[in-house]
Amino acid sequence: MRLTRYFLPVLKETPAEAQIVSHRLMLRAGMVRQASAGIYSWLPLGYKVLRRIEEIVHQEQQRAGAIPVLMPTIQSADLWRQSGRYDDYGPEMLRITDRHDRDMLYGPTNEEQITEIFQAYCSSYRDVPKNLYHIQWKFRDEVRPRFGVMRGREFLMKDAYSFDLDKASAIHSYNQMMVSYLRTFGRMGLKAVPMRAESGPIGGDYAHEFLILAETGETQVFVDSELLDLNFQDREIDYHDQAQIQAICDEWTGAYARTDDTHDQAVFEVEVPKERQVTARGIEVGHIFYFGTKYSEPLGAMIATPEGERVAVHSGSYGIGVSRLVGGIIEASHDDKGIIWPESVTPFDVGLVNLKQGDAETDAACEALYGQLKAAGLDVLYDDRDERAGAKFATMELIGLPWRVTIGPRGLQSGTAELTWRRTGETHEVSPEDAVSRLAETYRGL
Ligand code: P5A
Repeated sequence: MRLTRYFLPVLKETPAEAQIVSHRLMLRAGMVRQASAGIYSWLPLGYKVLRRIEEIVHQEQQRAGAIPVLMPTIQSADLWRQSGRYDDYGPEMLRITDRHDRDMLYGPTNEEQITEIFQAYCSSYRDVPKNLYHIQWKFRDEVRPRFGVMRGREFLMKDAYSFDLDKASAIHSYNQMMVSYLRTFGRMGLKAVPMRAESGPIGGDYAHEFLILAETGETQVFVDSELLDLNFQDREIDYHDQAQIQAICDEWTGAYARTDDTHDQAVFEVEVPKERQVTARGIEVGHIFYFGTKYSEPLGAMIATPEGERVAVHSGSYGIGVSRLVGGIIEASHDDKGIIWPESVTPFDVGLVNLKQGDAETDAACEALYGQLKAAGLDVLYDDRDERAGAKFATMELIGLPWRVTIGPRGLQSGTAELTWRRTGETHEVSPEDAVSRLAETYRGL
C-alpha cells in the first residue's frame, strides 16, 4: 500500500481526552474514531489489527475443537425472561422496542440464545460434547465507558459455549478453552495469566479471568515470581488428551492470585511463600465460566443419557475481548515514540521509507523493492510522501510496524538499504535482496 493512497489520519497533537497510553496512541495513529461515548469506528489501520487478532482467535478456537457460528446482535427479550436475566441484568442492557411493541435487546452476551439453538436440535448424549462460538459485537451500557476500546459500550467479543453430558466432561471442555487461551494470547506476544475470578452476571461457581500484566491494568494482582517465566510456546498440545490438558491448567492456575479486596493480601489457589509474591496490575482480556445447568434447565436443554435418563446439559461460556485486545497489546508493547506491534498482529509487515522522494534513482530503487517485498508475500506500507525523513520515521515509529526498510541516495551508492527493527532501533545495512529474504524468513509461518 502506498501511503499517499491510503487513509491514515495520524494526529500530531496528543488528544487531551485520552487517559491511558493505548488510547492516546490509537487516536494518534489514526486507528479509531469515537462515534459517541464508548462507541468507535475502526479506521483502516485499526481495522487491520482487529482482523488479525480475530484470525488468531478463530484459528485457536477451531484448533481446540470449537465450531464457528454467527448469532445476531439483536435478541428477543422473551428468551432472557425465561432464564430470569432480563430483570437481573439491569441498566447495562440496552433495551429496544420494535414497531410492534415487542421488547428486544442488543445482546451483551449470548448464553440464552445459544442454549435455545442447542435445545432445538440436540437431545442425546451422542450430540455432546459440542462447543459453538462466534465473534460478534456486544453492547453493554457501561456506567463509565473509558480508556477507548478497552472499556467500550459497543465492543467485539469472541464467545464460545460448551455443552456436555456431566460436570466432569464439562470441566474438560473448560480446560480445553483455558489451554487454547494460553496459546491464543501467546501468539499475540502477550503473557496472559489465568486467575480465579468471580462469575458475576454470567453465573456459576467456577471461573477464571485472563489478565495481561501491564502497569495501567485495572486490577491489582499478586504473582508468584518463580512462575513468572512460565512459557507456553512451542508445546505440542493434544486437545483430546485429558490428562495433558489438566496438567497444563494445574501448572498455570497455581501461579497467580488476585488481591483480596478487604485484606489487601494474596489469595492463591495453591500456597505461595510470601517472599515469592510480587504485585502487578492486570488487564482482563478473557474470562471463562463453568455454570453447569444454569441456562439449560430454564431453557429446557435436556439430553438423554446412555441409560435413557433425561438430564439438563452442563455448560460453560468462554469470552475473549477481541477489540479490547487491540488496546491491551499496545499497553503491553509501546515506547515513547509509539506502538511496537508484535509481528503476529501488525497491520503491515514492513514499512518502506523513501528518503528522497522525487529523486529518479531513489524512486526507482524503492519501486523495485516495493514490488519484491510484495512478491515475497509481505504486506508493505510504502511511505511515498514528499516529506522530510524525520517526519517519515516519526510516522513509522508511531504506527509501530515491526520492521522498516529505508532507501536513500547515500546507501544506493554502495547498493544498500537500511533494515531497522522497531523494538530496539537496531539497524543493519543490507542489500535489498537480503532485506527481502530476511523479512520473508521472519514472517514465515506466522
Ligand atoms: C463469556 C462469553 C462473558 O460475557 N459470556 C460469553 C461470558 N464474559 S465477560 O467477562 O463479561 O466478557 C468477556 C470479555 O469481554 C471483554 N469485555 C469488554 N471489552 C471491551 N469493553 C467492554 N465494556 C467489555 N466488557 C467485557 C473482556 O475482555 C472480557 O473478559
